[in-house]
Amino acid sequence: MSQTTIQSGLSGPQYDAWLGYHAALPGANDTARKAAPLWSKRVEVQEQHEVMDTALTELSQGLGKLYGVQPEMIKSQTQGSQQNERGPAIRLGTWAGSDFAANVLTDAERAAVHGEGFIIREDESQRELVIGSETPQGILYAVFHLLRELTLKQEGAEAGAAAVAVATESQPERIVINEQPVNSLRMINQWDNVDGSIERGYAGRSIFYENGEFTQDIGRIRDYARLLASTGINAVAINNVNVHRKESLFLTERYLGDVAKVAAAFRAYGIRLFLSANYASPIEVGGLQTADPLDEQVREWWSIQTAKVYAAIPDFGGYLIKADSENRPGPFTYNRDHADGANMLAEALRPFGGLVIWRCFVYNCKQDWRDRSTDRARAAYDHFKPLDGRFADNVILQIKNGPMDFQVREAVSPLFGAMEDTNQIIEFQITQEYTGQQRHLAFLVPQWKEVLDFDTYAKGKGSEIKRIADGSLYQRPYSGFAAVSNIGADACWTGHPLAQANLYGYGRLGWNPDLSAEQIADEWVRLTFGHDEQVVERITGMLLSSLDIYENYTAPLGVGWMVNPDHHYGPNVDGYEYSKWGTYHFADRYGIGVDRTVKSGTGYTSQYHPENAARYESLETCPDELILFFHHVPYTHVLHSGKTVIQHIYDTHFEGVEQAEALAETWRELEGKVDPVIYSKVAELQAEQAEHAKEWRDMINTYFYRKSGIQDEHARKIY
Ligand code: GCV
Repeated sequence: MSQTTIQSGLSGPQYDAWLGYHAALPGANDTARKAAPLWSKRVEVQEQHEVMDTALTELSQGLGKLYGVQPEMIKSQTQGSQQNERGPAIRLGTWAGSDFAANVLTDAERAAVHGEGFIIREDESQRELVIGSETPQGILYAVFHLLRELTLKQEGAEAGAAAVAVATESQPERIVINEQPVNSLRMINQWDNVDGSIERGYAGRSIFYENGEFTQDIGRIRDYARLLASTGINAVAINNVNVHRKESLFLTERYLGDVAKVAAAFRAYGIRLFLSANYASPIEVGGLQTADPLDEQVREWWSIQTAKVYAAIPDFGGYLIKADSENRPGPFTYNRDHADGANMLAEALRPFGGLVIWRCFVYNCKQDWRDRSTDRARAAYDHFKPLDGRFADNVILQIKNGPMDFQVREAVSPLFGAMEDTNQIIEFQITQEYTGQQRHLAFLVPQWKEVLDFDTYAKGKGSEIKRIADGSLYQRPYSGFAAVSNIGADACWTGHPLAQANLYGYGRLGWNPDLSAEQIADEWVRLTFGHDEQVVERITGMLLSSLDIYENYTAPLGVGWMVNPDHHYGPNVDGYEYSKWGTYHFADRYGIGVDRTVKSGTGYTSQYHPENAARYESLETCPDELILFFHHVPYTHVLHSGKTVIQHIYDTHFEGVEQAEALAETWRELEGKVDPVIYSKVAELQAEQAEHAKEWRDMINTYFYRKSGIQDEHARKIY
């Protein structure tokens, strides 16, 4: 059996996150133990596998915390040994490695669940619980799923979120669960650097590195793997996509031993490790004169180096590449395109089953702000659409959810729906670079849901982005989700304790994009804080309203940015207005917004399929919340809401501050009802947010009042 799971020495509710099983919450008591199901006292398994061992450890630990019982673990190596003596127990195993499932499930039932999917089935007498899957990973996911459902049903709670009926003495219903992950790749990207810093990290230093070396605290990495696996994550790239000099050496003997140790920690939780690689490695590491993808020596260098990586890490996932983007090297230097670049790496990885994940965040970051014809939003589509069909079968394009850069509001990337013959995954940003940097509360799941549910019309109605991300629309072999992590060495992992909900929510959505934001919030709050109805209602309400509140007091109507350059925290309306980054709002005394229409602007709207292109092109049909993303309009333009643009700006900014203050007040009602450490931390952050929201309000309102000269209809204080 694997080692115990909590290893870093850190503990307590903020560290346990959603996996505390309520053991350490205020008010946790013995009442739940009475409800321990009959089967919870014994666990039987017939096969040996590292991930299965992890599952057993998790099961034992989780049941221990939930019911105060330490189940007896029975391991037998032979199938059939328990045929005639099936006393109360949990029996778990893969289809091939055990006969438990065969006794309870029909062939058809088993055939319907494959790969990482699983079945959990309680028998009629509620004495036996069978957990089966095609793979050990599936068993691990099943264990986490079961523990989650049991926790959600604890203490007689009204777990509206719980999808399953769980048997207790007072409420005898059979457990019947069939689950299949919708997305095959469910990935996390770390933007950690080997010096211990994290690009866009807001939760302390890296848990992976310090001072140019890998950490010795593998326990913390393992605890992280555990959190990730519990939500269904199955892949991680452990270093920043901006690969600097030292990290370029991760592929070499200098660091490969360390990388292998981290890979082992993730492997125990069914998570495959990837590395971000430097496109210019043949030059910077290999000493060659060129990194031209069509050069024979370059191709050979990558093949040899990749073989070394696989010798150290046989299940290595592959390379994540940021090329020709924000000053990173790439194939453009050699007049080659991105298909040439990606396919060269694909060739090196193919013999080992490895993947190239190639980012589409490619744009001109040295633009002249005077040039209004160049539109950064167009860039990804313009670069990649012409390459559709040219990428090797083990290349996956990673496309950011929007065409700009993880703003609180922007349009969805038109590249989704434009590449029928290319593998693609969607990239989200869990770390809150532009959404308050884990000092403001911003629950991002509603935003991700909106993107996933967006209908591209690529193959007519019903061509939602989630169906492109999951590979079903175009029947692609590789597909899924990636997202930039929001964790660091902070004691609560995420800086703001409630930002844990974003990490949790991302994993859950990757598993099943049809889960609602409400369900995910409800689950997370109950798992983290228990079932006190006031606590559940208040925190769920805070989460679900938080993104709208943040949007209210920051950049209006989809125009984005207005943040301080470089670090991106706090208001600065013209911070990026006269810079090279392609991020403009074009406000003058008459109006504001970016004209992206075909008729008079950059023509960006034409990158969408006709239904959406027409909707965005016309001022009459363009949704209010994106009006300034697509159109340049006078301040007096009347929105569908009936308000003028300028009055909308004033109103939302005054309202946003009131709402931010209300968030802080709501939280204060929970004193004594949640863990005191979490309470104080959140109370402090909500107070900061309420104060900082005023700064946003006043800067933005004042800026637009001075530009437009138009009074607020309600004569509120504008400076
Ligand atoms: C890792 C934005 C961020 C950068 C990030 C980049 C990317 O520009 O500000 O920090 O670089 O996106 O996604 O590559």
